Amino acid sequence: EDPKKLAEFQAKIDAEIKIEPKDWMPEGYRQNLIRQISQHAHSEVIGMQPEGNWVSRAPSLRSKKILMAKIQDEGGHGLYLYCAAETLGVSRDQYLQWLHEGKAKYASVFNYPSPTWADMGAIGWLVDGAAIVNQVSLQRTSYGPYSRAMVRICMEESFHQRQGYEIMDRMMNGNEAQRKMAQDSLDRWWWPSLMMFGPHDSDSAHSSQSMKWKIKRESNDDLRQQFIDKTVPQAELIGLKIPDPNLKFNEETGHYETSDIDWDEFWNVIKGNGPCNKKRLDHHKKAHNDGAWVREAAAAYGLKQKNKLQT
Ligand code: FAQ
Repeated sequence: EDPKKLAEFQAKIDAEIKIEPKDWMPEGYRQNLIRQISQHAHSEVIGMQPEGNWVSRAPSLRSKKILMAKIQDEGGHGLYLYCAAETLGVSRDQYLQWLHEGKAKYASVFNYPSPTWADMGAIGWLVDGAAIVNQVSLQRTSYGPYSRAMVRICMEESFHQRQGYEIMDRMMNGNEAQRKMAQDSLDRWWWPSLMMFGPHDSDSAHSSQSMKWKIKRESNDDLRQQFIDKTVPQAELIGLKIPDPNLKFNEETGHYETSDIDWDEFWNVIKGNGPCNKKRLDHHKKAHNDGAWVREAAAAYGLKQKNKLQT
């Protein structure tokens, strides 16, 4: 690539000028964004499944309405993000094909099961809570369409986080069985939530280039630490215990210290061997195939309208 163009591009990034779809960009920048934004979109959409498991069994009409609204929001986030990803010159069909072929990833956390109602609390509180920390940082990403999508998505995620925490709070104020259910759910979702931030910075293949191009604004470990520092006091406030015997607050640094993450588990889930990887992907493929007639009908209708305008 032309060194002059590359230097001009980096100068724009350094000056905090957003890169827009029609601007010149290095091929590596485009490819990195294609990867990250499409994976982010897939995460939002696949992320609807663990919660979808509870729509028909929500314990009250109020909780059912809230859960349905939340899941619908996640679908909407997926759509904004696919639109942002399409501005990079790849079609949505192609993105979905890469997902179905296993070439594109989605967040590892969605490959865990959600066997109890308390999991709806833990997912909102922890998974959306982790997603917000990451996405607040991505509001300042250098690619305009991605950055703007993040602004809107963050507003909705903060509602999601609070509704999850409310479920946990209610259960902790309930009977012994409910408190146990809430604690069990935290025990199962705590570590997968910490894994959402990705590998340690030293093992993160994309970080250094992504930080230089300001696609990422903060490192995996820094964001993970922010999430831990924010979440531990929330757990303590409602009487939940973080499942980590080595968790302690370091007065000098002002941060919590934790045990190390089980990275074998992380890489295993990413490689497709988590408890629900196959189930999640099979479900997505089936829903996509079942919806083929809707896409065909919409395309036929669109063509008819276009022909009408031309005559
Ligand atoms: N899961 O070099 P790095 C949500 C992969 S939305 C799976 O550090 P990078 C809303 C990574 O892709 C949550 N794969 O990568 C919701 C790469 O593989 P590749 C989704 C992971 O990109 C809530 C390899 O490992 N949020 O929750 C994960 O610089 C509730 C090396 O890693 C986003 O997607 C992982 N956790 O940093 C919905 C945020 N971590 O691509 C429903 C946007 C790493 O070379 C219910 N993404 N990998 O094959 C990001 O910020 C970044 O992509 C990171 C990873 C931070 C996830």
